Amino acid sequence: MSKKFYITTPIYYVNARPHIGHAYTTIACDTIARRQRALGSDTWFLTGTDEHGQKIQRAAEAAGRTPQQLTDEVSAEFRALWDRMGITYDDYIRTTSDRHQRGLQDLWRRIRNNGYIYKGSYTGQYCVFDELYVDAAGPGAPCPECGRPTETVQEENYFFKLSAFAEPLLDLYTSQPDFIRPETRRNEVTAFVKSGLRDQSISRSNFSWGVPVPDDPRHVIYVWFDALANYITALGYGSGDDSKFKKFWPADVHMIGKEIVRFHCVYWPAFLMAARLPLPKSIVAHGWLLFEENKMSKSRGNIVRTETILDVLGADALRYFLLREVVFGQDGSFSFDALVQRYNSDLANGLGNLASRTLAMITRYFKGEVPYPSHTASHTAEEDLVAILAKHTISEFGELFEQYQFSRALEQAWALVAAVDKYIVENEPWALAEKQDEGSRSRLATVLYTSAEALRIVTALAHPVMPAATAKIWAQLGLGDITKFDLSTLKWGQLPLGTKLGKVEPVFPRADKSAIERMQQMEDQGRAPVTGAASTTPAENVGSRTTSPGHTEPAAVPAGASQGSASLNKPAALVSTAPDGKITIDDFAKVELRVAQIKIAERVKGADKLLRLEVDLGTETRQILAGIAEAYSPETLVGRKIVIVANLAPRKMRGLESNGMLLAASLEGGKPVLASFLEDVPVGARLK
Ligand code: ME8
Repeated sequence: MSKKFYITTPIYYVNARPHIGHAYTTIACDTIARRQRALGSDTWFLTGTDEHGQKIQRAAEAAGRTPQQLTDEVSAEFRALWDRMGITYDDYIRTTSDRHQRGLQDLWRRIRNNGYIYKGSYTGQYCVFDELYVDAAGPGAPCPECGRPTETVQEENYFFKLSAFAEPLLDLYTSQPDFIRPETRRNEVTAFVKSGLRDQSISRSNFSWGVPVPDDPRHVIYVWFDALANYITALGYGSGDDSKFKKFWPADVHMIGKEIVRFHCVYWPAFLMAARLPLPKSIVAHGWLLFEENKMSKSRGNIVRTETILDVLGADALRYFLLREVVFGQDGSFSFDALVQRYNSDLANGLGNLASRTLAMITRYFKGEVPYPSHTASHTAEEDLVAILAKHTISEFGELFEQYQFSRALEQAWALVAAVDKYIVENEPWALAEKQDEGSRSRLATVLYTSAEALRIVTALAHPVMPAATAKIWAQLGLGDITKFDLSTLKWGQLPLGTKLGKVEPVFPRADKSAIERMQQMEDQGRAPVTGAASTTPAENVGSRTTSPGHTEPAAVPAGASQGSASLNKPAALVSTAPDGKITIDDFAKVELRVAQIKIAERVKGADKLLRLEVDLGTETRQILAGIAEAYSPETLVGRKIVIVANLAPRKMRGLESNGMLLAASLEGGKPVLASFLEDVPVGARLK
């Protein structure tokens, strides 16, 4: 019996239209699902949309629609995008569907009947943007996750006895080290659970857009309880027909972005333990896609729409780029330049060129039939080396893929492409073809067979990553439908001799500079203020309207120092402006400015302007990168108190993570001057 394999994406909120951050997770899952199917696993791939909660209700109000209208519209948009991209999801779950609501209520009852739900009252802070209870903060305090102001909630709620699960969760993380991947995330979650778990409110009563609590419809179920349940309700859990649930649960992989690790690695297994249901086998968290060094997100207004790339370069180019360029698990930058460069070097010049030159030569010199290689005189050690490398690539690629190391797996496969290219250049088949003697003819057959066989192997391996292009190359190789190929049997030497090639056509036409301009233009047009369903919620309406699309980032001194104005720079990405250019006090409150003391300062290798600082915030030490090296030598900074923006999302520069931004006056044509105090101020003090 074939192995079963169940993989899920997060279900995406419908308050924002899809962008390439969502596509990234979905592409990674689709690639894994395709590979599993090709290896013969009985695979189930689930995606869908998260449609309840206060955030969606507010987004609908802001867009002048009912929540149902908004969710229908945006959910359909996500689905249409996945269809256009050829994402092979087996099911698409919506949390507003009847099947989900039935299953969810069943899960609630089950946990309640097991004694883990009780009624209490919650008074505290709530972040609508993250749909997160923030227990430890006072009124008006910013959300520790996103920095937006939290709202005070005073409600009678149902509580989940999360506190009962600290020990079982810690046991789980120890006994199943692969439960949370990568390891850094496991360590974070373990530390969080060790710091103590409080019971969790799992219902809301001051708005109605949600699934009613069983037997108490004045309450709706907390949106994260609701959302997480999708992974089982989609399989028919709690419905009349739970055959899929029996077959596919537990999930093999829940793939998520790193910001929702806690919900998946703490709450979800605790809910399942309370329901006495099996736990998923692993939660795999990837990093963020950054654009201009910030997390790509609608609230920052720095998203890149997938459609733009599909229109200009196609889905395969995007899939390859994301999986090859971003080290899975870490943050990775997206830029059109890098996309086009990768496309040209690896696809147009790499695989595409190998395919077209090999197939064109077979067409020309052997009438389009795969030639017979010689095992005698014309066979040299060079062919053996290509074969050995190919065998090694097959096994390495598989192992790296199993560990979600897509970029390294692809790097291996492209090392084979490069080796074969070199082999072709060194053996000059075009020169052999000019000679009429039998030895040259036989050598020519060997060289082209070897090249075609290596091409077949790379094509088979790359198929889950680039389904459309590899299907074409496969057909051009005369091998028919690639989806019928059993990847588990892949080995060197299977290319049937005498195979008649299909019609040979270029698969990856070279992209010129205009491709970048076109994509940028399309994005600039697309990023104009959005109307309708994608309008921002009040909580989200920050920084999404920019005069210069794609340049919403603060002009303060993160990396590049002086940007022009002589004012103390404000992080523009965090504030919304009224028509007269003013911001409200609430907007200002979103920016967490704090006093920090520099503990370590040093230059960053290869970056003239950049210093790496470690600063003490009283409660923690942070690493910040600042473009002030031309104005301050590192030794003069140690011990100095400065002002930092403490709630800026981390960003990477020169491979280092910068966790915050320091404030400086940046003078036209001059050097930045650090903000500082005349009086002594304690480290950690907030500036308001
Ligand atoms: O969190 N880089 O939904 P969401 C990488 N509904 N991945 C990104 C990304 C970026 N810049 N932006 C988004 C939710 N993603 C909840 C989930 S699951 C039971 C409920 C991807 O619409 C990434 O997978 O905010 C991230 O975790 C997810 O989209 C968040 O989508």
